[in-house]
Amino acid sequence: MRRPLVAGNWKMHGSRESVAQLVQGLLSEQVGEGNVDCAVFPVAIHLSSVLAQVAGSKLSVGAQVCAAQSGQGAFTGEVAAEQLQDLGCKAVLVGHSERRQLFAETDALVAGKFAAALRAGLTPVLCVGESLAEREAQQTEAIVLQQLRAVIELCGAEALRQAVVAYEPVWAIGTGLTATPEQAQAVHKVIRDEIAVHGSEIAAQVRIVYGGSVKAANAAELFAMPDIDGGLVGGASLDAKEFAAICRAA
Ligand code: G2H
Repeated sequence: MRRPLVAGNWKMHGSRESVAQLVQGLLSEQVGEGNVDCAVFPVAIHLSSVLAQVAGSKLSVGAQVCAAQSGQGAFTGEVAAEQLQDLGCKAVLVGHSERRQLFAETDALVAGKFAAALRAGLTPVLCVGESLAEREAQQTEAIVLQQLRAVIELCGAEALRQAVVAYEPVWAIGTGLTATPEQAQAVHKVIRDEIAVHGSEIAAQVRIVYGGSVKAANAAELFAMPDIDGGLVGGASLDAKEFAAICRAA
């Protein structure tokens, strides 16, 4: 049995005060205390304060980005996976569609960041997903597999044992549109079947979470699908009670 994961991607939101209030709310709601792994992904400048605030709780903390370069060096503005690990982070998002679309992150760069996260002992949360135009052109499977294969080619399928895959259809992100449980399940199965080509045991183990306008009202029906192991939640993760309800649905 795979243990569900619900992760809150806070994107570029929050002030010191609002982040502290949000974390306090999550702790009051005992987020992470049940049979589900819960994690939050604040902006980099808030990682230290959030890590300090959640110390001793079951809530874990990850970063939204890391560099593809390991260790230290002359890479102005970048944060290395090792530095995130040193701070206390457990995971890092790689390949979120906003990074791919707005910051020109290619499949090759995403694979490089995935590898850097693994080298640092972080859990990479690999985001894959198709745009609306790609879905309408029946390219969903091809796009998602291309994004997944770029990582498998660089790191090997065994690496997925240390990772999480997040299927996030771009047309469902922040739009209020959610993939139906059946639409999401179909793509999750494509992803798991592709991993199974490299090893059925790896495929059975790897958690594949769904992202794209997940909220308390739709979480349970999504998480009930056999290949959906939780969610990557954006907007709805900024409200402690809403996020706690999503975690309870997993
Ligand atoms: C997808 C998701 C979180 P939202 O980006 O990664 O955001 O839940 O706001 O669609």
